[in-house]
Amino acid sequence: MKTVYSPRHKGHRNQVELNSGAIVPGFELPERAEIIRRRVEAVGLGEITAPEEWDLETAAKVHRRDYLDFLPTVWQRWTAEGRSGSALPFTWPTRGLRGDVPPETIDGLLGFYSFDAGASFVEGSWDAIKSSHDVALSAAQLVKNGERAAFALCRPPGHHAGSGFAGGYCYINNAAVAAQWFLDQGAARVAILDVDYHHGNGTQEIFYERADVAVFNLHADPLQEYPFYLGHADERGTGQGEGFNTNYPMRWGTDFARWDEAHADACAKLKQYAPDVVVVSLGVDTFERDPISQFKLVSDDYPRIGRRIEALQLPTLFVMEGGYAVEEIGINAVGVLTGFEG
Ligand code: SP5
Ligand code: ZN
Repeated sequence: MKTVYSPRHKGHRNQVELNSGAIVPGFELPERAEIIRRRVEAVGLGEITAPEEWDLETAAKVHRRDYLDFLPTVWQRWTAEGRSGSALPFTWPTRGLRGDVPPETIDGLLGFYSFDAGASFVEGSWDAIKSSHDVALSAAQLVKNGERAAFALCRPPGHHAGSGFAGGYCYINNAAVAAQWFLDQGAARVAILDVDYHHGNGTQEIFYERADVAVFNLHADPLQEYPFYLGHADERGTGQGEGFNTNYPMRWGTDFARWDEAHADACAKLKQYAPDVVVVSLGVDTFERDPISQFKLVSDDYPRIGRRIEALQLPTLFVMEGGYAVEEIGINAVGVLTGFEG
């Protein structure tokens, strides 16, 4: 299968995050995408192409316009206040506070448009975010034009980004934008299968009231794990969307046998939905040696994930999400893709 990749992701680096009481270098490193790209080349997965430039009109159907307008201005606003380093929020509008009045200053705005301190900005961040969005849409176009599958080597990732918030290393929800684009191109139904270790809270929020995108999410139990406040099994969608959101929360220590049971169930339900296309939010932070995760998958398990997805016999877009065991991220992510190819 073909891969779409842009070197512009590299400008998003030296980010920091707040972790266990300390400001630390971010886990979401540029090396991640480079190691995956090199693995794609090493196994001869297929051609690697550059993305086209896309406007943000499709993104504006899944994100609020004010949020999309804010993202490109962050670094300029930050430096205008004499700051350097990484732009990071420190105050958020939680329950009982006003979430409907955007503040005027950068510190207020960063918190207003995020849910954690996991989506910092440096000078090259917006260009990288935009390139990641373009990578997703260009790979979606390959599938629309008849490829059985394509790989969007997105960085930064997207599944924690909601209609009006960044967080968890995510800014634009690349998988959601791609799903929306397939609908705009004539698809009747799109399924999103999210296999990242963390719950795709942004993706769920975006599509929660919609029946044209069914979301299946396998992840660590929010009772134990980040992002904590969404992803329980009783969240099934609402209104028109009732029954079109399915969560599979799993406890710390989950191994492949248990994980694959959930995956089999998700794939069976997904098949019943009879979508025109599947968008896979591909995270490999389920790996046993992932530095921020608590599942027990091993490298040999990833091709099996790909096999099961292939068995759906549907056009498939893989969108890269998380995975922080940098050394093995190429083997594991591309393992899913080679498993799919058979
Ligand atoms: C796309 C994606 O996978 N985003 C993940 C964001 C996770 N952010 C929270 C990280 C918390 C890490 N704390 C674990 C302590 C390990 N020493
Ligand atoms: Zn993750």
